[in-house]
Amino acid sequence: MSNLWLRNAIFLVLATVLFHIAPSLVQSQSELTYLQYRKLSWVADRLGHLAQFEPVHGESGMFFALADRWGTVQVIKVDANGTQRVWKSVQLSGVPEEVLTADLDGDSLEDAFICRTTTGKIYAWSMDGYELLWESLTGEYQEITCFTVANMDDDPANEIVLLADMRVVYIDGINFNKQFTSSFEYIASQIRCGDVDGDGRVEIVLNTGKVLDSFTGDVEWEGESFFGFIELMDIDGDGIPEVLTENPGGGSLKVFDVGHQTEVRFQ
Ligand SMILES: [Ca+2]
Ligand SMILES: [Ca+2]
Ligand SMILES: [Ca+2]
Ligand SMILES: [Ca+2]
Repeated sequence: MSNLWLRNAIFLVLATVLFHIAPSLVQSQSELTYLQYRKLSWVADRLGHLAQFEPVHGESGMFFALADRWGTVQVIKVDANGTQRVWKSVQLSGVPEEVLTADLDGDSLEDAFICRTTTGKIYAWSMDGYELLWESLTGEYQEITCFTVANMDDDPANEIVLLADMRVVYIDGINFNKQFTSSFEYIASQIRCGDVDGDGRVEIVLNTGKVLDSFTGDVEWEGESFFGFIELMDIDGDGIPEVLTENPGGGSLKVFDVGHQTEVRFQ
């Protein structure tokens, strides 16, 4: 009899404790640890077909846009409870070649993910609800070899910057109007934008080594060819981004200062 009473008492105490701490347990169990978050970010950063974005309504976990080789883009949610697919696009034209997350309206918050495919199509979806915001017209471009998002002009919206059929094209991030097409043709498999010479105007940097003026689309500097991958970052602290370039899979890093037209040496 006393044993049963003791068991009931212990059960009551445990139930009371669990009732009070359970909500915080549930909450913490759905959050990723910092290490899980870092590992997922690392994978997404290295793959052109996977783009990571934060939950737009403060939900737990992380979201990933995955551009698969069966012609769709899917959104995957990962939190401490596991992984689940939360959305899948309709069948796209062509096979996705790259997916990016972007702040299209220019308010400094990412709001969309965009994808380019093997048939020269580009699609943009909202991060909030996965609504199709825009798709390029079928046949408008034959081939898009690379793209990025940057503010290329005076309006606050960012532009989608394409190398489409060898010409640089800007698409407005709010109304999706084509705002610019370069007169000259270029070849590149990576494109980045930034004021790399510090003159207050954005340049277009192609991994084939050309730096273009964003107003005219003409070559502004062409010194030395870059390696396969390029990224822009101010690593010497002068407020002007350098071009960091390396080959995929190995080799050394080169850092170019476009303003001084020279390779940077840290000595
Ligand atoms: Ca935004
Ligand atoms: Ca703009
Ligand atoms: Ca500039
Ligand atoms: Ca710098």
